[in-house]
Amino acid sequence: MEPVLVSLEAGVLCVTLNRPEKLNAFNPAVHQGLAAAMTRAETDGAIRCLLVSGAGRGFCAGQDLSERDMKAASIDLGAGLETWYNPLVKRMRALPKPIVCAVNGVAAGAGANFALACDIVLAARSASFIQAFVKIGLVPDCGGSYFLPRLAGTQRAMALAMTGERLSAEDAERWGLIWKCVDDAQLGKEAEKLARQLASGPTRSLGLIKQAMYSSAHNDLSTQLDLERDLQREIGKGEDYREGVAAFLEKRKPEFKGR
Ligand code: T3D
Repeated sequence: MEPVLVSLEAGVLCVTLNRPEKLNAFNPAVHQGLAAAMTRAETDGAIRCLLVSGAGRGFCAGQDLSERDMKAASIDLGAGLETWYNPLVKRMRALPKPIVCAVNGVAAGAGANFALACDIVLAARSASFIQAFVKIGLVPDCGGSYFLPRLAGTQRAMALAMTGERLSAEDAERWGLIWKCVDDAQLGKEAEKLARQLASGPTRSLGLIKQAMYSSAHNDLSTQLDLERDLQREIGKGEDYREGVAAFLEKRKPEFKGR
């Protein structure tokens, strides 16, 4: 069985974690599959949006705990972060295309933070998010200590990380961790609809929106205003802007080409 399923339809690259018997826990094969999908997304102009999900009843249970050699004299967990998790999160954030995540079930440990690294997160009502690290004596990784305080505030981030308590999809929406929680039966349809809408949108504009939003986490207002000016200057030279304005004036739907 392929550990990561990948298919391209209507400009959407669907990336499905596919180890359902282990709740799609990360192992080297999953990481390799994700790295290959990222390379494809970065280099193929036909791909205008990514849609990430999990096979079976879980989204992702984080690192596969059964594959660690716990008898080894010393264990370097930093190595796995350096080789796999950190480059993955950096590539996701730098990708100038939107990444939609459909959290279909439990998202634990690095699995929860992998979801939060995506640009727009939908979750099934029965899904949940667990900062499981503390339960095994670790600290949040895969960007969790960056995303959580920014999305939910320091207090909630701290309590989630220190208790490892399960957060329901409804509370995750209420807390601003995710975009929307939808009925389980609607998740696939809703996520696909959103991904297709984005894939037929002005791709370069979406990429720059992503850059602007994420830059604001570390910019002051003046720097951010300068960035907006530069991005607007750049995107105003694109074909999609002309098409957008023409469509508005002609009272028709725009046909964006992603240029
Ligand atoms: O090591 C490093 O590289 C450092 C990096 C760490 C990053 C991390 O992600 S650390 C956190 C790792 N993840 C966890 O600690 C979560 C472990 N899993 C759970 O706590 C629970 O499975 C869940 C709360 C996620 C779901 O519970 P439940 O009751 O719905 O399912 P289950 O019965 O526990 O799991 C179903 C099967 O998946 C089960 O296998 P079995 O008994 O049916 O053969 C279980 O062992 C397996 N499974 C679930 N999570 C993992 C896993 N197998 C390996 N690794 C897992 N993380």
